[in-house]
Amino acid sequence: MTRALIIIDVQNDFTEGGALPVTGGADVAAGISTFLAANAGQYGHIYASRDWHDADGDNGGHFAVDDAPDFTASWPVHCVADTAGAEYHPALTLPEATVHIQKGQGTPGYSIFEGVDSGGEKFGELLIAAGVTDVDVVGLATDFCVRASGLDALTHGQHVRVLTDLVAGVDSGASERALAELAHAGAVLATSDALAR
Ligand code: VGL
Repeated sequence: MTRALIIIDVQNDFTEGGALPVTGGADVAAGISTFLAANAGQYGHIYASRDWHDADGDNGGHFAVDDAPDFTASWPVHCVADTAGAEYHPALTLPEATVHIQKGQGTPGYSIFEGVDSGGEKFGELLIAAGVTDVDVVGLATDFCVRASGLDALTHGQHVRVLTDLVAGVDSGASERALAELAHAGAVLATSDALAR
């Protein structure tokens, strides 16, 4: 069994003060850092994704350019590649060996499985090459990128746990439904203190 931690989109634009802020996002950044300081050794591999959208165009309808965003399928401009909003939140401290994944160049790119590493290798291929069988998922946002990434991980045959105290969502009702959907699809809902050693 090889377990990986997947840290989804803990970026400035998804935290308080950002372009598309998720309430509790900064706390999630700090909480993940605290968890990692004690528990990084539980993981064979650590992956962190970032939304990395194109500045030009609407990224496949993801950016509301002409109309107001509906905050479900269209969004304010956020996480444009190489901007401060696309950087990891400053409270997120990642181990040196973290593999960085970028996604959403020209597309909505909700799932980390749509992303690639710095060499252009697809995330799903990286997991297979690393022999990963189990993943723990944390980050932002519960109802969008955490949901999509967790469901894709299950589809890719991974054993999936979602650490529910280390995620935060755009909408509280939708986030509860996303966690229920993940559980129904086969994910285990756990809390970080229950896993801590
Ligand atoms: C996300 C809304 C729009 C996310 C990304 O990271 O969950 N949410 N784009």
